[in-house]
Amino acid sequence: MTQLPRKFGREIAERIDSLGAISETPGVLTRIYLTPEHRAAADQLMAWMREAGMSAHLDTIGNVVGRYEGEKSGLPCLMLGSHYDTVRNAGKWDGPLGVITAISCVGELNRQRKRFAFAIEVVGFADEEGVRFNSTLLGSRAIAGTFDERVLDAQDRTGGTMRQALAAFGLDAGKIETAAHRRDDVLGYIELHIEQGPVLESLGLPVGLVTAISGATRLSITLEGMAGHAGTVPMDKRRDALAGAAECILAVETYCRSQEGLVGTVGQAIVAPGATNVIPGKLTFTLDVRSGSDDQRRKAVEELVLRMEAIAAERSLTCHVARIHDNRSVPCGPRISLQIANAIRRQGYAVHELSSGAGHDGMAIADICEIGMIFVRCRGGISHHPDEHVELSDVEAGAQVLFEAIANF
Ligand code: HGY
Ligand code: MN
Ligand code: MN
Repeated sequence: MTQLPRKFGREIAERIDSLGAISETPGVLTRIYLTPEHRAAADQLMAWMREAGMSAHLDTIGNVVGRYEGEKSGLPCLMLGSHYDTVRNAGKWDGPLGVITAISCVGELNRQRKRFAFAIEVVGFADEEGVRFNSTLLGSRAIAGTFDERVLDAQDRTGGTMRQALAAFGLDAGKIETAAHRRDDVLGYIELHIEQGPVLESLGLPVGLVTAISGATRLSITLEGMAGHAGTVPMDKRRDALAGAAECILAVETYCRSQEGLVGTVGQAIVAPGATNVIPGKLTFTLDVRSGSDDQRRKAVEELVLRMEAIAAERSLTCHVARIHDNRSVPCGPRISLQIANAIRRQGYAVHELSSGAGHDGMAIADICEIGMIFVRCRGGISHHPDEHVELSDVEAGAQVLFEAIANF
């Protein structure tokens, strides 16, 4: 029987702070896949994993994998974890809270010299946000054996490919498949993550049980017209790619506002040539469409592409649409969810079930085992923003629930 663990919320919060300081820009948290700061964060996580009694290594796509053996070595594992990459100008809790809390739970088991009839693996997934190559879940897909090799030729903002970035990081793109885990190796997956929404705070609850993760489609749309002199081309003679994109973006907003449960976001736009006195000749922008219903999302993507193509034709612009990511909605499994619910109850909290509008690595890991997720309340539901914050008491609550779920897995 595992003893009740000591309080380890403060250890977790302090580690969140130190990992949150590892960034491409001091004072702003941006930690993009396969960068020097990504490597520094991986090294720090592996050091904490080893301190917690785990073996730790960087796998062939850049995931950090810690392993705590069971009663004998080589047993199938309960996998825990989350991602350690971030968006630009990020909060420090989105991703690392799940990795660091899992490491502290294993450290407590190690302190109690507790071993189970299963191993425990803690994974820091390398690229869940997909900021650099605009394709998400790269690390977790490699572990699930579903990595799409076409992404190796995807280019970042500098024009460098993922293949080149892996080589510069000291990894071999040809060996990514060795990161894959077999179904028999993984008994289940539990991810602890901040809610990134306002529901738990509105209910006064520190933790919640996730029922499903919404599916998402990401498109890259390129509009091409004709660059020209801002001072001499009459308005009725222009083929302005940025004005066309503006009309498309408003069409996205209008359509998604009209559909309950549907969200559409244009987060990135690159204008060319990008000078004050030049009519924009070309523009590439991203579109992220999500819904808990796959049918609603697929219908929305179809409809929005038709509307954008019509706007482009009306303005004599060419319109090229590329689908860069597509993930179905993923339900959390009944067995693991019941174990998490029991752990929440044993910790004295009401069990509130909610779905996740945000994507998570569990979407990929669900291809090899049953998944469960624990949400932790975050202040104001703010995320993907430097004001993202979790109160110490909620860090503690999440850790105790995760520990309870592991000890009774
Ligand atoms: O975009 C998402 O939902 C996640 O934060 N990557
Ligand atoms: Mn995120
Ligand atoms: Mn996240």
